[in-house]
Amino acid sequence: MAQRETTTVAIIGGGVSGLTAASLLKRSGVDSIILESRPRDYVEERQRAGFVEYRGVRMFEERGLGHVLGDTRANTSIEILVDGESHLVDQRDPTGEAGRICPQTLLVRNLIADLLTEGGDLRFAAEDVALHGLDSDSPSVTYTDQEGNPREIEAAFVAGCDGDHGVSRASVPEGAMTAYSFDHGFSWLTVLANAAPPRHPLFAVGKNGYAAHFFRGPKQSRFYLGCGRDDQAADWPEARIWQQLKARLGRDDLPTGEITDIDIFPLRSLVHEPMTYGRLFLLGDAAHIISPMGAKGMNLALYDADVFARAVSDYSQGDETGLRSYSGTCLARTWNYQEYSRWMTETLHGACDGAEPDPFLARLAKARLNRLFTSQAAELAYTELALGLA
Ligand code: FAS
Repeated sequence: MAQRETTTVAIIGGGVSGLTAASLLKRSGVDSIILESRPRDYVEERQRAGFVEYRGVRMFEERGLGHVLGDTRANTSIEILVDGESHLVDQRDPTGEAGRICPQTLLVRNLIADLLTEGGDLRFAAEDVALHGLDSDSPSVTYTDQEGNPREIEAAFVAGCDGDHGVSRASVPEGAMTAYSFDHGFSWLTVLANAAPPRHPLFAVGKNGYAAHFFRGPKQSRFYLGCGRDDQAADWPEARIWQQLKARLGRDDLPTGEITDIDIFPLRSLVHEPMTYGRLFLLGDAAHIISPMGAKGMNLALYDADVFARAVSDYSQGDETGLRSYSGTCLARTWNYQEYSRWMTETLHGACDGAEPDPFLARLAKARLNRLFTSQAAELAYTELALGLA
């Protein structure tokens, strides 16, 4: 017989969206239980994004959670190399505010520590998670706990924060949501290495192809290389990786180091509408996937968590408007960021010789990039989006 308990919000998934939602709810006096399928150390070690936009920084600071960003530095500018020629693009708003270079790993670790310190209910290694009665007023979640016991949680709401392959969206009946997808047509080789990070987030375009170099720790770097759609990791031995990075970043003296992780993934985008089904609310990657080109994946997850937590807090005060408009509000930002990320992808990849098969479009990409470097209005519009203020 399953042990039963109740809570206000059952949160499926202890990644950045689930943890942020639970922390914000806790600060509004709303209780929740997080069920995470993986063990704690796995979740804390998993490498993902590396930048929190200014909107996210302000959200954490305003809600008394500024400390979860750790001692991280402001992202005041990005560097774009065009055939080796360097261009710095300001990343501050007119008042000087900026986002933070904050590895997702660090943010997740700090959110877990803060939530547990605050008495939050976070359950790791939860298996067989299943959702029930989502179209009723009292949905429930069943799972098997670490000791192998069957458990059941009854809740007013279920937050699906379990990513693109989780159980939450899979629990929505066929036809209740529409998926909109886009394939950018190429892949990225992603490399994690114990190599010195760059001064600024660095993008490189040109005749040798696309590359990027980002901070992931004082002695750790994340690199990206544009590669063919059918490329396999085996096609990229270490010597070739460093040779290509040095060529594309235009640095024969590029500091190298032990490569700790290599992966190849196709650049794709995906949005599910609406982001709700009955009492189920989807947050983050469970609702949308975005090309990492604009560094918006984690930031959209933070935005959804903010909108959801405010809506549930208002609901507990008798105001349902936030819950009713949750999907519309989050989709408006999602599509805005999808457009921004597609603009970034088309512009930076399109400006690489040979990357854009249509020479007319390739020249458009170079013209767009050139406008970013020469027009203050274009730079401001770009920075507003990068900061999450548009
Ligand atoms: P998450 O995937 O972070 O968290 C979902 C959680 O749910 C996980 O902990 C998972 O274990 C758990 N879960 C899954 N199924 C479950 C179940 N049945 N029951 C209970 N728990 C379950 N974005 C960038 O901007 N820059 C990057 O460099 C970048 N790199 C990325 C690399 C990879 C490999 C991936 C997958 C994404 C990357 N992203 C990047 C995007 C990333 O930042 C996501 O947008 C962000 O992690 C989304 O957060 P969540 O929605 O919380 O999902």
